[in-house]
Amino acid sequence: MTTQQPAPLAQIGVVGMAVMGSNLARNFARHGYRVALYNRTAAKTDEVVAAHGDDGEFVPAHELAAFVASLERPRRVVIMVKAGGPTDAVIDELVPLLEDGDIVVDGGNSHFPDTIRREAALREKGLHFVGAGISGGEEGALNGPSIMPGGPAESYAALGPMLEEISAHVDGVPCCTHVGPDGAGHFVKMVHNGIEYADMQLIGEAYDLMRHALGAAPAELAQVFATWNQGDLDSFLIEITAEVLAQTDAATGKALVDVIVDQAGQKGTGRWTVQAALDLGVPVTGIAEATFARAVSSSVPQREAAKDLPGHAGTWEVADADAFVEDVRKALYASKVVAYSQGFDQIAAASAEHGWDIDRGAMARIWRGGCIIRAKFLDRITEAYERTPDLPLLIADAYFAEAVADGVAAWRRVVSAAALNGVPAPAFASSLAYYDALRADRLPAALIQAQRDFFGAHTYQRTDKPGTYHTLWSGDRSETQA
Ligand code: NBP
Repeated sequence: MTTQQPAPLAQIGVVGMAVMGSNLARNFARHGYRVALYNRTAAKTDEVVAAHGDDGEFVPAHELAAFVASLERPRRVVIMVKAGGPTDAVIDELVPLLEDGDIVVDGGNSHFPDTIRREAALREKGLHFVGAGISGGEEGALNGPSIMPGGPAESYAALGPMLEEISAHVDGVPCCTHVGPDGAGHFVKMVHNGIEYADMQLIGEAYDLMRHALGAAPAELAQVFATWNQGDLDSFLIEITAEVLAQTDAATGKALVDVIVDQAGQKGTGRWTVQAALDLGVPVTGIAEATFARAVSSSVPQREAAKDLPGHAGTWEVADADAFVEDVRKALYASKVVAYSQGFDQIAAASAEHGWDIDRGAMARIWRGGCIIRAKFLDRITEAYERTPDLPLLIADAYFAEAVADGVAAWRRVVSAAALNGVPAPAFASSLAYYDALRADRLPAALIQAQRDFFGAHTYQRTDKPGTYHTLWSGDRSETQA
């Protein structure tokens, strides 16, 4: 007589078998973990096992209760479903099936206030909730994403090593670390996406300026980006820009970029970043310009109505094409440093407000691989925050200050040439304006304070003595101490 052995329990489970969840589950399986699988529509679970059963050991379930029962304790459940309502629906269904100490990971693109709310609710029930930002799209989920887990530090002890193992690695270092409590992981992922918007917009402006100024074909500019990818700008986004610009449309024989409708879409993480920055009072002008630039591109009736408005007459004459390309490269690098500097300021501000204690250098380190903004220069950012952990301004770090100083004249030439020739470069221009505003001895904010005091008695402070003052604008215009 043979006794039937119970099936071994799975070490981790994934709910949601769409592109991200299935690839993440395969990634765990390829690393030797036994992975439980569940999807609302059971056929998708079966499809994953049928197509990728060779990747490792899967424990598919058609019922959530069976899925939960197939997991070893403490249970580790990664939810990879549509953010918002679907994520809440899955959590509501899952929670009654779980027990004290089990860990629920939300790996979707959830909005961080939702993560704060969910973490508090699950903590009350004795469960750990980890909002984990996961970047890198389907390719990253399968081969190694950048993972930004938040939630209780305690749960990281049980979960972190697995996440680190399946994350991307750069120089042997995993692109995953505990970010901070409750919503910290999803906040950092959100800012990552915001920076991605800025980076893409800046690259777009560099391309557009060179096209207008040099009359260069996309394929020629592909060469420029490929060359840039060998230097300071070395990054995934520059690399794919070169590939995109070299692509020919099979149907027309034209450059593919020339047959794509020029209206950029968004899923909303850029918007969230700007909204959160406004709430925190942190100027993320690069990200905001990038988000608005997408909105401008999609403002179809307005663009149609503006078609015949007067602009620049004449052609853009560039005497030295190579020098211009080098100016654009420097302007791009300086603007990019500004955009990242602003993003890290936003992380610092949120960290202080929520008590997250986020290590900004570690964030730059886990963005070096697996994610869309992976880039060589993130090493420099990590080094800057290691040198000075409470660095108030990234562009004031010696390395970046020198890099920006080296490019500032080029930056001014490019921004002014863009304006003179009627080519929009909002992210280049606003990054330079931000840099100049920070450097300024005096800002017109003094005048704004006076105006506010004039119409609203909002008071002001003086440069020469302490206290708060108000001028009796509608009276004898004498000054009173408030
Ligand atoms: P989707 O965002 O397209 O979501 C589809 C999944 O959600 C399916 O498994 C679907 O089940 C499930 N689902 C929905 Br919709 N409503 C549900 C409900 N009420 N109850 C249970 N399950 C429900 O999948 P994705 O593109 O793989 O992305 C997953 C998460 O990862 C998202 O939060 C996304 O923002 C994030 N993310 C995506 C990427 C990317 O490149 N795609 C990158 C980084 C992060 P069904 O099969 O039964 O309909």
